[in-house]
Amino acid sequence: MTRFDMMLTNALLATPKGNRARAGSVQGAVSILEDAVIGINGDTIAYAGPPLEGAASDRTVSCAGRLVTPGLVDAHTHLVFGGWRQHELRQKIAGASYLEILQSGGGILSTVKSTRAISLDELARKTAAHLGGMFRHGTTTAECKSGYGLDDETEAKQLEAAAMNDGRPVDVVRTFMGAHAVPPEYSNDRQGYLRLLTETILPGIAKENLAEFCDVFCETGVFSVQESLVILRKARELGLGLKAHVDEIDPVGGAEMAAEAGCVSAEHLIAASDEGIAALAGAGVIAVLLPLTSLYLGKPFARARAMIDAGVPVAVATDFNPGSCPCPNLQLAMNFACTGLRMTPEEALTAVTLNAAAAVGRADSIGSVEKGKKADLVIWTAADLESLFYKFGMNQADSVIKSGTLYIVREETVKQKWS
Ligand code: IZC
Ligand code: ZN
Repeated sequence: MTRFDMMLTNALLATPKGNRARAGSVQGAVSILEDAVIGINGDTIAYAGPPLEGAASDRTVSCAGRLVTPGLVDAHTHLVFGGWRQHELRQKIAGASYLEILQSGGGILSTVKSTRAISLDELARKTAAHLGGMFRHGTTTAECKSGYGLDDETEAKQLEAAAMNDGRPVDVVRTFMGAHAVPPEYSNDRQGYLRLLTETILPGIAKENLAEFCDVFCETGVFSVQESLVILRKARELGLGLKAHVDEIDPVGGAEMAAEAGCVSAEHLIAASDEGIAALAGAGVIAVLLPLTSLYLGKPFARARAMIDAGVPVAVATDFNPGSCPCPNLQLAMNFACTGLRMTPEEALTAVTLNAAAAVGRADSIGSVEKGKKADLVIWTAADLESLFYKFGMNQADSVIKSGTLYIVREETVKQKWS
């Protein structure tokens, strides 16, 4: 007789397998098992497979044939911020572009002002609320970038606010992104800001262990390819993993830069060239694609099919941030991974689980439902994989198991207030 702390029965289990990002023809090699059993001990998956003779648990959940997948991993967010940018909506409607709003002192710089202005505790509370929304939609691990401080103190405050929320219950992976914009006090001295970044802020972040990764916004009018390389090389020397926002708006050779720098992931890639895609494939860089940002900015979708054909492992994330994607719902990005990026449901599932886990350096512990991995799972209301990717605009998460604890997240009650 095998006893588990918790056991799921009669699940339609859909999961990629392994401890590495999957690329090309195996991006969509997802295992689908009907009538599956998942046994959990503590915070770890002890068994995942066909019904097991003599298995029992005091906490047994019958999934009634519904879909179960790994917990979702959102590999690209800017979720720690002081304020939204709803005041820019009318500028956008009138036709102002993302970079025009930034160049006029708004956009990222507007969020820098609101983030500098609030206390660590208030920032941590706002972050908790965002993570709660993500969790109710099935996200169990979220990457989180700084970059709304652009000074020593506020960058650290953002990363500390993220750390205060780590594991409650979403796991948070921290990325330092001081190279997100040049702050107003350095608008006439970008060399001065680059020196401050590489000589003071970045070494401080590394010394205090405030981040695992360093990211740069390599874009027209933001940081050039050369500047990005200098910052990323310094980060590598200090022991950080590397990421880069590249070719989001203009094809500036950012994908090639990310490959040359040795980035784990290159993110956005809407305007990436054929040469850039080949460089990513050659260097084994994971492409983190953000279809909701394409939608919200009215831009084309990244060329996911060309990337998969070239052998680039593709992940999909929200880009949740207060400006270009004020939406924390990864399910919506999964819908547009299919209809916008033209990925199959199986490729898209790998993109938000195992490949996303690899993009945040966690593929050995999360991203698939397999013995020995962390017990992070979602039980969906959907009875098949296609429904999960086909229906949009409604929350299809029924329950989320995070580190072995079951949370019911479905919205099932409407109460009349003044009855
Ligand atoms: O706040 O605009 N692209 N950075 C680069 C972002 C989007 C976040 C923002
Ligand atoms: Zn971003």
